[in-house]
Amino acid sequence: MTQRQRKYLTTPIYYPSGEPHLGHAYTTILADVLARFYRQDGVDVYFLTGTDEHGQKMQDEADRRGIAPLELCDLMAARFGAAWERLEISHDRFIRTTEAEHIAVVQAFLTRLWERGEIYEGAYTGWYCVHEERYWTEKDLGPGGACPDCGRPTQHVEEKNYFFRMGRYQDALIEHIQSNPDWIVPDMRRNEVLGFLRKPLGDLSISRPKTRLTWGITLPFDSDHVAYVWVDALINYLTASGTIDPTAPAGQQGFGDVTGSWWPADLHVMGKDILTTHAVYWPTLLMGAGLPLPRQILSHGWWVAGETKMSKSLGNVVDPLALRERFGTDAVRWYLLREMPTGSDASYTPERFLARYDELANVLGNLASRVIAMIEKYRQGVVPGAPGTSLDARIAATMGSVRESMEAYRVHDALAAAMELAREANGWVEERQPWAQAKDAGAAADLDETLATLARALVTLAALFQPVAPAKMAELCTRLGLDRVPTLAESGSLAIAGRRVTKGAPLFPKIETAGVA
Ligand code: ME8
Repeated sequence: MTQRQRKYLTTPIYYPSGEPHLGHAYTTILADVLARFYRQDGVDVYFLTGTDEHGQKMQDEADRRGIAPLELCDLMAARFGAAWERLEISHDRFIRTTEAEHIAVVQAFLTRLWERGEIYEGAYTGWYCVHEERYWTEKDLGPGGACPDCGRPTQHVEEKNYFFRMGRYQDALIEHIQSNPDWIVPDMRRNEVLGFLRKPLGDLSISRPKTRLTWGITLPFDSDHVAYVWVDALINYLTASGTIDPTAPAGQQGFGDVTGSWWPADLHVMGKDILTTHAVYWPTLLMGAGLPLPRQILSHGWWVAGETKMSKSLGNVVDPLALRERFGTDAVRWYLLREMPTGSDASYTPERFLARYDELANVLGNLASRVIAMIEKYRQGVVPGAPGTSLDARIAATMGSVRESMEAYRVHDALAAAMELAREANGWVEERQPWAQAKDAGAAADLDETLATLARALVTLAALFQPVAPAKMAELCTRLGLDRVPTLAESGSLAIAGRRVTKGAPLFPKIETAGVA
């Protein structure tokens, strides 16, 4: 028997210093749609998300609220967990960096680097941006000493630090990127990283003295320092993979052999803001520890409001849960993934949201309602059996193009192709005029053909839309007399003839459009 294909995919672990917003929801839904698509294809998926709970930012937010950092983390990790539940995120593991297991893995990882001579002690003089939790050198800074990423003021720091010899892996990393053209997707992001690597790559500060920050993981070789939050955070992907057993004796902790664990990750998904940390810090840290690199990195663009990135601190965020209250989970998922070309920026506007919602209601929802209603009316609710038609060829072609787009992570194209099939099916209804066929006693076989083809189209559409609209597609399949949503492979050959359909309320009801913000 061939082994089932396995895929390990991850989202960033978010800072739970504020509520999850549309940007966080987008990344998580994107990864979820991929996870559901793979599972539907019979792949054994391990899907990870979580929260990044240490660092100055969390400490400052806890201080501002007058609570202990862990109290803030507990509160907010639960908020993220609840949001993901409402948005039907199907993660297999929600990791928190304050978990004992993760702390032990970070310490084992740093011990490993220390013992291999990858870490040295030095003095750090430079600038720190608390918001981005990033160190910057003088030449990186923007006008007035601002953070080059977010434009906020930076703090001057002068302290003893430990450094990871990142610079020594510069050539190896460039070589890896060049010989694996698909390692960073899309291409423009890959070129950005290669551009960044044209400058000499310095070493990476991996610690902060406890005199400055205590809210972190204590270094195993110097208890007066905590790990830099980015090093701590990136290692979460390894912790959750089950590769490292920090309780085993040195030499047997799993740094040599990853078989039997989920490492290496197949895909890290994240926004372009944190591409460097994932495509430069993380792989070089792994090289330092002697571990294989993740197989692929997918870096998407930003949701913007007007010209600026949507972010909590700018106060321009859209609450995905408020949208969900109004339009339902599947509509939010559909909008986010259909609207943003994977890789580019997209702007949230209520008008676009409504236009996308209308597609669901007027094209897909409408097709489902009318086909089911006609089967009830003309064939007593039982799907007739009949040979294929011209629409069947379109169904098969769409399945192929959706698969191709999904494999290239062009999720928006995959969804556009699926919706196009629904649109064509609606057009085909007009062409075939089943209501006229029903009136013509000699056209019974033609009517069977029309209704059977349309039922097959609906089954395929349910399979194609299932990753993005899992609840509504489950509902559609129930109405088509199926006990579950078929897989993509099954959907093409599923025997739908003889199933009993049931009418129901519209899958995507018409919405009062006034006051959508
Ligand atoms: O950076 N548009 O966490 P974070 C699209 N803890 N995506 C957005 C977005 C927007 N406007 N705003 C946020 C961190 N995101 C670290 C990660 S991983 C080891 C540590 C999404 O809470 C996007 O995925 O700031 C972005 O990369 C991520 O949230 C940043 O989340």
